[in-house]
Amino acid sequence: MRNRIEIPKGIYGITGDNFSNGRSNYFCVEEMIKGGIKIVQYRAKTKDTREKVKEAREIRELCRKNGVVFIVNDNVDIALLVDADGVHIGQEDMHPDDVRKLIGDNKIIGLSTHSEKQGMEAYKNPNVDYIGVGPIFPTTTKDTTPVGLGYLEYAVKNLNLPFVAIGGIKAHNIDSIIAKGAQRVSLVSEIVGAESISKISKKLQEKFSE
Ligand code: 3NM
Repeated sequence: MRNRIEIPKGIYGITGDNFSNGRSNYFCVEEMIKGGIKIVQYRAKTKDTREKVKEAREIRELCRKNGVVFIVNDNVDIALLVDADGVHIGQEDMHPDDVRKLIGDNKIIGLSTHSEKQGMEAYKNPNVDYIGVGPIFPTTTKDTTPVGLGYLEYAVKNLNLPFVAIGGIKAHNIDSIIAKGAQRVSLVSEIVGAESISKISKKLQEKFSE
């Protein structure tokens, strides 16, 4: 069952407090929304839980007001608490089948995958609604070895579920990702580190309506 809430095509925004030059996650999301981004993941690796709940709750309301899909990274409990549209988990987090038991049938589950094997396994699991495919290029935002364009090509050909290409993607190389057939792309440092988050979001988002 993969027709829960639709995963919008285009840029998939992610917060990244270490890269936003002191600007708050809330501000970054406001700017992304101004730039036309339709799905946002709250990712805060360095904050304590109480702070994360507060921030996630505020950003959730902002997204709701603007019709933007809101996903919480890692924390199933926070996703439930703030009534997020879904949760994004990694390979070492709780299994998607267990996450489904906790969050029920209507919420989105996203899973990071870093190999063809992980991608195929996720594709075969109806509890996974979309996957992350990456890191495509080297990145300092996450400590994972790049998979290159090979896995992206594999995903386009073999994995018939929504996927988000991620990792080391910048304004200067995103065209190569879109040309391979990616319909959803995530850039963390490039967006939250930009001087104008709304301007770069708009510029990148427009690439999907060309
Ligand atoms: N997940 P940047 S790569 C959060 O491969 C994240 O699952 C990845 O940041 C994955 O756009 C990554 O700054 C970091 O490279 C992406």
